[in-house]
Amino acid sequence: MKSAVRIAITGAAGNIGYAAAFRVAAGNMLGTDQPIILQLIEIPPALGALEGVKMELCDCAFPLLEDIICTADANVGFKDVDYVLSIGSKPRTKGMERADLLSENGKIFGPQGKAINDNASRDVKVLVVGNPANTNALIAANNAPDLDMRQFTSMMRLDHNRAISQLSSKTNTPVTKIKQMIVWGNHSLSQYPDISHCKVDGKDAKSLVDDSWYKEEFMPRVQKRGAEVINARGASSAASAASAAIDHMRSWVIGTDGDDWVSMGIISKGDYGIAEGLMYSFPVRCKNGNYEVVQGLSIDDFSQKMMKATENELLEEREAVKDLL
Ligand code: NAX
Repeated sequence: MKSAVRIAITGAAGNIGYAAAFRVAAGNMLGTDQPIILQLIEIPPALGALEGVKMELCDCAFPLLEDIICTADANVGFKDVDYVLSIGSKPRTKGMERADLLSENGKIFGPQGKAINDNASRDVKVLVVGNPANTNALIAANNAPDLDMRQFTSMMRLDHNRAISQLSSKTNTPVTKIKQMIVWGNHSLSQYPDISHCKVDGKDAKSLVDDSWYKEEFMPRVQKRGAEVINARGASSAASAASAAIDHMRSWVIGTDGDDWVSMGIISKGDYGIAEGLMYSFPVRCKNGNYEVVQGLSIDDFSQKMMKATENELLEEREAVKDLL
């Protein structure tokens, strides 16, 4: 049996954290031969609810789950962790401007980046889910000077999975046969779900759907799916977001399949002309715990315009939090 790895989940008493913790403990993220120690982090008012989450985790008697630590102290919660699911963040409240949201969350993700820097395993892999996820991840990465910025990523996998699901139902093809989807840029309405390189059962996706469906139905639907779920459920996406977080980490650790790729928010090194140092979603292939941006994709004028628009939004976000970087 392998030795246990330590997985921190922030916001573990919240909706997504609650949905994620059980699947992680069941082995869905790292496999059913990988023992786990969960380090669950919450703010002090939520520690009572977190204790309830711990009770339920214990009551599952998960074979892989060796220990559960519950804390409101980030230095304790990130101690020696190998993986971080950074989910907890401050929600947008009525009347709050985007800049206020960015700076309020900056106050969380700056200290969190520092606590990860000071306490986590030197090989830690961090996924930021809490919104605005890309810029929160950028802030955390910039506050962890002893770690490589590549160890910090942001979640675009829910958008990626939503795009696959929409195309699957439109073409009546199983999701397993949809390959090489891309969602570029920011986890926001400006994101660009791109099927230009996508294959549906080996055929070019674009040859199977109308351009008007692609641009007027598919793209807005993927971009606005979060709101659609809120309208239907009366609550924001939770289980699907937790599932995407698990998919993101599993791909990063275990690798992507063959020629396929996934969308991940990562620090831009200037690929495809995107400004360096932004936390931008690119198509990546993962192998042996590393990821590489897929190179050499042709970018037409429409794609260029869409990729630029979402880049511009991320540039504005970065400017709004420049004091925290
Ligand atoms: P909830 O409000 O249900 O849970 C958030 C939890 O985080 C709460 O229990 C709160 O006490 C805790 N928390 C707040 N500040 C914390 C801190 N400093 N340290 C530790 N815990 C802290 O929200 P939930 O529905 O779980 O959503 C969590 C975040 O995910 C939100 O920011 C949400 O916008 C974001 N999402 C991101 C998605 C993505 O694709 N990147 C999609 C889903 C989701 O909207």
